[in-house]
Parts: sequence; structure tokens; C-alpha cells
Amino acid sequence: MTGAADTIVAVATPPGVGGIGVIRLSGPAALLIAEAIAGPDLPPRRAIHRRLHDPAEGVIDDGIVIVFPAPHSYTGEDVVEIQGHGSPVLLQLLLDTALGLGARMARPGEFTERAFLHGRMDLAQAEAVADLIHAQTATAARLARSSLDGALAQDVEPVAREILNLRVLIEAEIDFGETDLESAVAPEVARRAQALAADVEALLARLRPARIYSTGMRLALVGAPNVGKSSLMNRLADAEVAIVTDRPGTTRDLLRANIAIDGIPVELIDTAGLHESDDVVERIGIERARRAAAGADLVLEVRDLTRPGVRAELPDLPGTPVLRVWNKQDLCPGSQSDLGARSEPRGTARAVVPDFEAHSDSMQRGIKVSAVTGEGLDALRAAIRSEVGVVDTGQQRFSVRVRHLEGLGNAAACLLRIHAEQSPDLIAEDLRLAERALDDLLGRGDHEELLGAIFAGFCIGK
Ligand SMILES: Nc1nc2c(ncn2[C@@H]2O[C@H](COP(=O)(O)OP(=O)(O)OP(=O)(O)O)[C@@H](O)[C@H]2O)c(=O)[nH]1
Ligand SMILES: [Mg+2]
Repeated sequence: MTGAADTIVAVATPPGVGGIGVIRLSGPAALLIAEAIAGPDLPPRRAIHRRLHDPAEGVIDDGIVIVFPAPHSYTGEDVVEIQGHGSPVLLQLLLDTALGLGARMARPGEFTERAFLHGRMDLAQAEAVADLIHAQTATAARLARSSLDGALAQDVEPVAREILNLRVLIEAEIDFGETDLESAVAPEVARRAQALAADVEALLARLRPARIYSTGMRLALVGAPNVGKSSLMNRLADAEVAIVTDRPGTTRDLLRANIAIDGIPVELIDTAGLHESDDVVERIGIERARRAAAGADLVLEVRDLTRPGVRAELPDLPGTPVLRVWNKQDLCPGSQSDLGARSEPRGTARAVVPDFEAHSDSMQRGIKVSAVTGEGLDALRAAIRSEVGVVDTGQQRFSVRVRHLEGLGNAAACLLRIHAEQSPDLIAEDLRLAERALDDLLGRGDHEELLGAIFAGFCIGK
């Protein structure tokens, strides 16, 4: 890392006008710069009211100054927070003053990067800071918060300890053993490595679905005209997002709404009804609908229970799950909502138009809902959740990044390679690699490139 001895500065509050605005300094000259702005004798860890000056130009504002001396600060360095009035102009003046006094602009995430470099948090915790700031739902925020409390490290630590135990066993033999004899400990080490690999795989299986809480999912509502796609969108969003009329072809363009389904951030996309059309505007809308379906993580194929024979020809959707939803259940009181509905197998979206027999079979498979009364909506939400692999939302403990899954996957792969017949040297090497994968995960050791990539995703001032 370059420039750890610099003093960095940034506006820590969001852009725009606000009640207060905060600029934050961190580094060896933070206190000196703050005293040049706010006057001498700033007490540690106390909010103090001062006039804020540009030494050359005079008073800029008045505000609260708080000094957090190293090492008990967010970054582990001397940190000063200056709270002025929340005017972008005043904050820029304060920022320019600090820059003129020798600070430099912080890069995105640099405060948190310094916190990590000074051992204030591990890498997964540093990432959790960004995940917490960017959380789109309360569940995502809860998961990021417990990551910030070190929940990932708690799960990884026992694995790392067992790897270390195994390394001690095998390396002691390499150092002191009779190399021409058969290894005495290899069978035990191999057995324990396999058991550990199984534990890591189980941990991975538990973590994978939690990705969705940070990435969110894109859900496209597609189907023939007038089946109730827009009505369903409005019902799921609990708002009048889309125009609904009894005229087919009401929706012409894509409409989006961001909602949460059981804590999962979901971008809902309503689309124009798919059908053959000569109207040039409609055709563009239909083309957009097809593209939205292709770009979605899950497609809801909306059908109309009162017109079961009407179905739209969906585009080819290789790899995209399609969940069939039978709408207007309120008009067909005899049929029941189906909790056990399953999506069609991937890549089979372009089915032939069914005859009546096959057709009643397909009705069995769908979920029956009413966009008007709301019945079946809970079952639909549950099906959407299970479609992305989240069964029990309470089970997830922390936010998960692809990097974490890869790290654990690499460790498991190294452990799985270990066999009793291998030479102790090879076993030791795989254990070292597994250990290295976990070190990378928590950011132990030297990872300049990795750090650059991670902290670039932060906002400036954090
Ligand atoms: N009774 C009943 N009517 C519904 C239901 N869902 C939609 N409708 C009605 O069906 C008609 C069409 O609804 P829309 O939501 O506009 O249908 P759409 O699929 O978006 O139609 P296009 O935008 O034209 O493709 C409207 O008159 C709605 O009031 C439902 O669950 N029950
Ligand atoms: Mg519509």
C-alpha cells in the first residue's frame, strides 16, 4: 500500500444539502490540520464547538470538532471529524482548506482500508462495512452487521486451526521422520483432511444462497396481453406502478420497481404482453420484453385462469428458471393455490402449445394467485425464494461475497486432494495452499492487488 503516512481527507456525508455535513481527516497530520482550521487545544474524544477558519481567508463556518487519537479510532490513526453546516459549498471550502494544509483526497474506501491495515478489522469485516452501507433491505443490513462483528471469521477460524494442527503433524514427520519408511501419520492426516473438506463444503452450501441478499435478483413478469402482469406487479410492489386497464396491449414499455421479498432485494420488471403485432411501437415493446426475460434471474410466466388456452411464446431462456403463475384465481373459485409449485426445468421455456390434457397438467404445476384479492401471493413469494435457494431466511448469519465462496471452495479443493498414499511433502503442500486460501479470505498476509480491488468498490469518505 502506498502513502500510509499521508493524511487523507474526504467529505463523509452524502453529496447535496443537509442539516450537517462532516469532513473526516485521518493520518499523522490530522490533528495539526484540524487545529489550523479550528484553533489549538482540541481535546480527545469530546465534541467541542469552534469557529472553522481558512487560515488565509478567515472564518468559513462554525461547527463541532471531535478528535479520535490513534490507535483507538476508526482507522487506527489520528482521526478528526469536523461537522459543519450541510452546505456543499461550505464543505468544499473546508475540504479545500484541509487540502491546502497538506492533506490529500482520500480514495474510495481508504479510511476502511487503513482500518484493515492497522488491524482494526479483518478483510471480511472491511467488506461488511461496504455491504452495510449499500444494504438494500433490512435483512441485508442485519447480515452485513453481523459480518462486521466478525461472524465469517468465527466460522472460518476452526477450519484454519484444524489445518494448522494437520500441518504440525505432517511437517514434524518430514523434519524428524525416517523418509525412506512409510509415513506413519499420513493416513490420519488424510482422514482428517477429508472430514474437514466435508465441513467446508457444508459451510459453503449454507452460505451460497446468502449472496442474493447483497446482489439482489431481477424478476421479469412476462406473458400474453391482458393476463394481469401489471396488476401483479402493482400488487407485489404494493403501489400503483403500472397502468392497468381491461384493454390488451396496455403496457408498451418496460416498467421497473424495486421491492423486497422476504429481505431479498428484487428488481421487478413489468413487460408488454407478448403477441404477434403489426404496430411498430408494440413490436419494439415486445422485443424489449423478450430481452428483459433473457436478462432476468427468474421469469414469472403469467397466465390467465379464465383463458387457460392463451399462452405466449416465450423466448429461449437457457439457464433461466421460469415460474408459471396462474392469475385471476378469484374468478375461478373452484381451483386452489398450489404451494408445491415448481418451475419448469431450465432451458425448456419454449414448449409447444399444449393440448387440453397436457394443459390441465400444466395448470397443476403453476401457482394460482389473484392480483386483485392478493390470494396466493404468499405462496408465490415462497416459491420465488426457494427458486433462488433461500429456504429459511432466519438461517443466514452474515453477508457473503463471491470472493468468500471462492476462498472456501479453494480451501475445500486443496483438502480434498489429500490422500493417505501421497508423500508427506505433497500433503504438506496442499495443507499450505488450503491455509493460504483461508488467509486470503480474511486478508492475512500480503494482498496488495486484492485490497485495491475490494476497496475500489467503496464510496469516498468511508
Ligand atoms: N378479477 C381479476 N381481474 C384481474 C386480475 N388481474 C388482472 N385483472 C384484470 O385484467 C385486466 C388486465 O390487467 P393488466 O394487469 O393490465 O394485464 P397485463 O397482463 O399487464 O396486460 P398488458 O399490459 O396489456 O399486457 C384488467 O382489467 C385487470 O383489472 C385478477 O387477479 N383478478
Ligand atoms: Mg400490463
